[in-house]
Amino acid sequence: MPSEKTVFDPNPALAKSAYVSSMSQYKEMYQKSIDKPDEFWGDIAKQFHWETPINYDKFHTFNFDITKGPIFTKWMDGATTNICYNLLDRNVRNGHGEKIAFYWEGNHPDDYSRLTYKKLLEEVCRFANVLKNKGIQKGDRVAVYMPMILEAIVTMLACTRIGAVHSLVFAGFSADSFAERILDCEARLLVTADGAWRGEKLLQLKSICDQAMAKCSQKGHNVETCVVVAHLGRVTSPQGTQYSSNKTPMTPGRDVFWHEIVPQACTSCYPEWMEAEDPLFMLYTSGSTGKPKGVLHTTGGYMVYAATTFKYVFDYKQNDVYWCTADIGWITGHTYVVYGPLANAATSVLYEGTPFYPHNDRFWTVVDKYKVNQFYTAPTAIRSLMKFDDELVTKHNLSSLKVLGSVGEPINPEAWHWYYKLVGKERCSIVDTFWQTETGGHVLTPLPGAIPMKPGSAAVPFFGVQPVLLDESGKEIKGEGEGYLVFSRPWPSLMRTLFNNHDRYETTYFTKFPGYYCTGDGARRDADGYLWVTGRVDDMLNVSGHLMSTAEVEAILTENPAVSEAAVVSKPHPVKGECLYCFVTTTENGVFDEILIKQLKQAVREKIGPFAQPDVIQNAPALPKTRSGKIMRRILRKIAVNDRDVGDISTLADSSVVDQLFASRPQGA
Ligand code: 6R9
Repeated sequence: MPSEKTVFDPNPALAKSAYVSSMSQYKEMYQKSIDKPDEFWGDIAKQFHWETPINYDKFHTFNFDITKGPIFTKWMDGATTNICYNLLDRNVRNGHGEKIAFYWEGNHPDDYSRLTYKKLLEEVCRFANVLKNKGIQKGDRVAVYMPMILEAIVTMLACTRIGAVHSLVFAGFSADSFAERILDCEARLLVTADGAWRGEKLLQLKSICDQAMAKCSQKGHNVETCVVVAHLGRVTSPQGTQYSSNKTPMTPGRDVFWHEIVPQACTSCYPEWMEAEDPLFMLYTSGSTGKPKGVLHTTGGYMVYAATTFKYVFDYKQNDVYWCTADIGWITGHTYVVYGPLANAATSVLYEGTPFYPHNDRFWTVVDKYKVNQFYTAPTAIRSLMKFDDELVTKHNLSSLKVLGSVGEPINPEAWHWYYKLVGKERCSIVDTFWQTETGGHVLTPLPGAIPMKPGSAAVPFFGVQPVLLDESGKEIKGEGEGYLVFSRPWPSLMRTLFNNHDRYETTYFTKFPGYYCTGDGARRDADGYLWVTGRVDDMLNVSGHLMSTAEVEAILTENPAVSEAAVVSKPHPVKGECLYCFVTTTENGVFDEILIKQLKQAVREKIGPFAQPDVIQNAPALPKTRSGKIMRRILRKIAVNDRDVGDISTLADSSVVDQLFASRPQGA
């Protein structure tokens, strides 16, 4: 279990040069952001270009109380700007034209390229003109299903330049899931690539798009244009074979190759001035029930908040090289691969491949190659890399690193320590950033030069963010305690609605506790005021009236050296209300037997209490995970009660896992 006693101070050398270099400075800035939010964000907003000026008398309005009227949030309403202009033109004007915006590193180490701010602006303008030529106008949705290549970023920015709303779908989702999303947002145009290599695996992206578009047509929606980047022919395949774009199936009249229309387009395109509250992009996130939710972000607030969190949380300085490994198809890729870094004129690495190709040290090879200063990845990646020999890390020169980021799930202390010691050499700060697709940017996080770190804690709120813990009855828990993590006011990048479904927005996030935005996560506040996100509240367990989190039990199970991963769900129990049903995956050398089961039950009894003893421990050679690595507990709950009606499993990385787990349920469970 994470010990609150272990506190790691920021490296003094890092603290000295950091934007925020002490806890007291953080507290002072934080207090101002809460007491005078208009002034705090207004000063930051002034660094951007506004075509129509901001009305500082009506800087910010909102209603979080459903009992008083519709939920809304507005920042800088009425002012106009263009985010692409601010990310590119403004930086070029400020002398960053020749600065590298992106180093592109391909799946194969022989493939790499780079793009300056000036060149990126030209490419974006070209594609913006192409979009206009294809009839795309302000407010139209553009679906994007792309690998991690520069054209993906060009596409996103070209949309924002003309006011079109991009809707990226992670290029790992099935044709069915993609079709559902295209239909929901009624995308008129789609941008994709013929395919891409991820490690040794070939992704046939265009054929998945073809299937998705066919499904849309069956439902009466025709995508008018599909732009295809011929990517495979210009990269090195793992087998050394050549790919010709002639092989890519193209539907005449609808499909067109990027290289046939973009190069001749004009390199300047006047930006569409957008209102601060005009839609910027939408991004689907899975709901606990039903259809995916189209989270909608708007222009002004998102721009200001993405820029500010990027600057302070990564302590980005002008000559730094930053690398976020997240796919652009997720919110982390939007805010911290594209918008946040570019708003700060940063130089980033954009990496196409996997951590394991051609060898299990690719991440460290790339950090060394580009002398990366800030590295941002997910606990699941860290855990998968921890398994290998330390030598794979230690043989590389990682001395450029200053800040190490973590995002996506709580980071277990073992992974935190490995990251801190082996990768960061105890010199780097770890920023465990808690946030959501819905929040647009970091909401809880340490600042690398200012906030002492506790492994497993996302620490403190970012500027302008006011976290509150509530108990089941909606009463605020002050001081130490655990409860629902909610926020009592919006910060600039909170989502404004769910696309075409404001009702669902209100019921999902604002109905359970009127007056608050409800994250769906639980959190604990310790004696120092640090926040520890305990996991989704829907994963909370109540055994005989004792509240506990699945994450808490999982942490205990994975402490056993024979266990590599564990997932715990609740199962209805006639006497206790709920009981614990645990799925465990053993390590390579671990043996799943009666002895292990006994050990695990004993460990939970010991660490939490006799009431917490799991009723069932099931061997799980693999767990049902989404492609982003999140365990789908909804499915595990069905397996626990032997209910085959598991619902939609199309978002699973490997759906065969589900049958395996049903077949291997222990007798009597
Ligand atoms: C950015 C992102 C959001 C959910 C969120 C929470 C979990 C994310 C976390 C974390 C603990 C962290 N989560 N970061 N839990 N510590 N540092 O991941 O967005 O895909 O929408 O997921 O992920 O449960 O509610 P998204």
